[in-house]
Amino acid sequence: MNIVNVDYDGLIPNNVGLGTDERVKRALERWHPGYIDWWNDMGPDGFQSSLVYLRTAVSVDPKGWAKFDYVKMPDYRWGILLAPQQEGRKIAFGAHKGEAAWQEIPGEYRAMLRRLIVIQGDTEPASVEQQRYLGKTAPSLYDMRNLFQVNVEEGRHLWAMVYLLQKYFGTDGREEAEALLQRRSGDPDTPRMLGAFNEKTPDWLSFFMFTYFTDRDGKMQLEALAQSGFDPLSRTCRFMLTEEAHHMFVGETGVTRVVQRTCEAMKEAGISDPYDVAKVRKLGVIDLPTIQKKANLHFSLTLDLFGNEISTNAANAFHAGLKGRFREERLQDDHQLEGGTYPVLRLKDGKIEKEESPALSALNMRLRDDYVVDCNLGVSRWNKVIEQNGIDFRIKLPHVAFHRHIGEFSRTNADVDGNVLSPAEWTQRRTDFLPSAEDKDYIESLMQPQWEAGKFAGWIAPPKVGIDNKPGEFEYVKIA
Ligand code: BYC
Repeated sequence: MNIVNVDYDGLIPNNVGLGTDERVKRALERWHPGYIDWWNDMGPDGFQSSLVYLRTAVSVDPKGWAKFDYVKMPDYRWGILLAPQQEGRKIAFGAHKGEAAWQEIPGEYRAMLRRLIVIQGDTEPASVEQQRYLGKTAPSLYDMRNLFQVNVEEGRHLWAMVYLLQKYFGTDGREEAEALLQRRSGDPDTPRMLGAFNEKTPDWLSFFMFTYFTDRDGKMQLEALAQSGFDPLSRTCRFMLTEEAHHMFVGETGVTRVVQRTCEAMKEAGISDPYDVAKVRKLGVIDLPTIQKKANLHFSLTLDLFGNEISTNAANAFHAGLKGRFREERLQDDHQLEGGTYPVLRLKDGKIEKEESPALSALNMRLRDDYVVDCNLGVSRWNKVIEQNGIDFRIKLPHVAFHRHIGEFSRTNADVDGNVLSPAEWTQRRTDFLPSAEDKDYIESLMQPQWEAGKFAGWIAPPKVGIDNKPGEFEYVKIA
């Protein structure tokens, strides 16, 4: 075995030399049955014996890391894969800038690092739990397969964090690894740690929005952790990012296909007013204003995952060299930020104003700003489809103050343009911005399974190309 190829001989595929690390191997083998129990209880409901055309990581070589084959999900080879070690890697930021990256955890940063790893780890099974019932209403076998691919890889990302806990954190790491299997998304007594991961993902438009917006938070946070001075965390996150790209592809193309189908149906029926919701719904497609409301919901819930705009936790993690900025290496500054400032939107006397804040404390805000830029790229692609169909409507991300539960704006009610509303106005206008009960019922009425190979539900266009270049009628899931 070398670092690029993966050892598949044991119970746990890996490229971290588990075969010669008896202690960690045994700890992971002890954790494994609990994981499988969790997967069977909380993973995709009703499809555990179906054969799914999945990709499995067989290498960490960017040129050819995955193979595709039919697999029953409980037999998926969840493995531990780290990107290759970079010879002589140095810490790129914070107080330890220029020092050799750590292969072991410095004692003084142990608690901080454990918290970051546990939070990251907690989101992975949470998303599988949130998506547990979606298979039953899949609009095609292609989409069903993509859902399951995302699910098994989130499971693998849990393994990635659990490996770090078991290898580097001793008894408390083992306890945290157990607790990751105990918490449940949305459970009032044992919820998942971050808000957005306790929300429901009730329908496929939500799934596409979640994989577009929330998995993109995953990308940003993993990019920031991939900068870590703790080398095993950096290497783990670098490989996770390879898989994450597909999840965001599922989200971006999923929403594109919904938008496309709506526009096509409107054109065929000669409807030019996108706000004539009743008429558009008669066509059995999702009207553009409702798609906008779903985007408002998922974008705002995801912004909460960046934490408070001003955060000592974020400052400490950066200063310690544990969590960097998005693409730290491309930034042109001292990478220590002791003296600099960064513009932060604050709520002052009921008004939203920009304020220069110490750059170190504003790191959550900065990552969130980078995230918003990234989000807008896909939104403009959705809008291109609408434009090409000659419809006068543009999807727009709401203001960052809209519908917030964490940070500066959780104390106010802002509309999608950032105007501060009174509580009464907010209550009255809420369903102008967010899906109403009626919108939800309508979407739910469309969620009828379409499981015939090569067929798609009427509210979504087929994809441009198949997975692994498979032809249109390919049977991505053999349902059993
Ligand atoms: N919900 O100083 P602050 C992914 C807490 S997604 C509940 O601003 P910090 C994925 C906070 O814990 C990426 N509580 O916090 C996507 C703190 O509490 P304590 C997941 C929240 O640390 C799709 C207090 O408020 N990875 O991978 O600067 C599918 C003070 O807050 C929330 C990570 O997040 C919230 N939203 O920022 C599958 C990376 N926000 O400790 C997977 C690791 C804040 O004082 N985590 N609080 O009791 C971090 O970097 C940071 O912990 C956070 C929060 C960005 C989450």
